[in-house]
Amino acid sequence: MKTALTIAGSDPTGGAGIQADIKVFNHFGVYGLSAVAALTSQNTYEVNAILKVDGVFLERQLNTLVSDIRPDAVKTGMLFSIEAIKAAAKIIRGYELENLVIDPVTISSTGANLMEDGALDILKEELFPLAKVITPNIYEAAAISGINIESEKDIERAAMKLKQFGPETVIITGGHFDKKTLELIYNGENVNLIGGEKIKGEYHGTGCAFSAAITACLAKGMTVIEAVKKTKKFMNAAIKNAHTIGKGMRLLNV
Ligand code: PXL
Repeated sequence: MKTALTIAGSDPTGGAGIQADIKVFNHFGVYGLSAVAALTSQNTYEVNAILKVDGVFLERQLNTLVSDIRPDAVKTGMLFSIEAIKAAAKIIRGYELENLVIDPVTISSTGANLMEDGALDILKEELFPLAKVITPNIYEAAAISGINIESEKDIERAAMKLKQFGPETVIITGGHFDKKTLELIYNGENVNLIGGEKIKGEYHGTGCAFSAAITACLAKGMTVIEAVKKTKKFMNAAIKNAHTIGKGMRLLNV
């Protein structure tokens, strides 16, 4: 059986983070492995506390796991701290892990800061060069590239800037101009645009589910373009059939 590892934060709602990633891996028939990099206290409308996991302990979790089971693909989500980013990078480099997907989680859908000061630069330096794919949304892409995104052309310019930090492929998600969704994929040679229908509403964990689905597809041996097409279909259904369980954002039906 193919395996995928998520190194990310815990979300008690199960809508994002580690819990969501494992559900998505399972949906694709890929065995989910996980190492917790941070804990959050949250519900469907707020994140009110974050506890970081000690970097040495994260490295220990990863070493123990990966020395036994070598994952076919790896994703990083909310790492939160500089020490967690460094621990993840050390293991990924040390074991030469392939099919790395980085979701550069910076803020939550409810507006909370999910990264400590200075961590974004370390993420760019340590992890981006190891990545097969990075999956920022347009807000993260703007924050990381320093390019103000107001049009499709801006998304393309941001992707080109992000490519310079070393990932093999940049996928910028969640462009929504003219009531359509848009994913832009740039691999250094070609720009691919994949459009889709935009579904109204506020949904928690869409970035996590998107990057986890890409990771699962890469674990199964798909190309990035195939992975994005499969992932878009999956996301459409998960959003259309979302659960209204809490008082805040809706939770994806994964
Ligand atoms: O959606 C970003 C995200 C990622 N990881 C964790 C989160 C969130 C958003 O709340 O809680 C653990």
